[in-house]
Amino acid sequence: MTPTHTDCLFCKIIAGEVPGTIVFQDESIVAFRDVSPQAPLHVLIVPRKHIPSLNDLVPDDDGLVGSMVRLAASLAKEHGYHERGYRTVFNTNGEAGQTVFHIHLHLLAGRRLIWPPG
Ligand code: DGP
Repeated sequence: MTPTHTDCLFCKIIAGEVPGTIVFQDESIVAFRDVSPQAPLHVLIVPRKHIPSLNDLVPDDDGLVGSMVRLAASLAKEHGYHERGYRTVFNTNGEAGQTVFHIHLHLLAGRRLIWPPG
């Protein structure tokens, strides 16, 4: 079982200690709805392994991150947004607005998303 970091919100959601609307889970990844959705579809794709930020990735995580990205594409398709378009984002550290220090891939879809982002 993946160790839970006691002070990590996403570890608690993964462990079922904090409620979350889970849309997918397998042995390495959990995906749940963002509590403050910024688009009609806003899902967070989160590894069970506690990794604070992209700066902490190691080569052994390459397959995990690949699976997270492929899951984003799969969920976008499942919700009917794969042709309209969708955005996938990892925020890293302060200036990018990372607030939860357990890596998560945002999947946003269902409205026109501006570029560059704010
Ligand atoms: P970031 O700013 O990239 O670290 O994104 C963190 C996201 O986590 C943000 O979009 C809001 C979301 N979030 C914060 N607290 C909770 C929570 O308790 N439950 C869920 N489902 N999402 C949360």
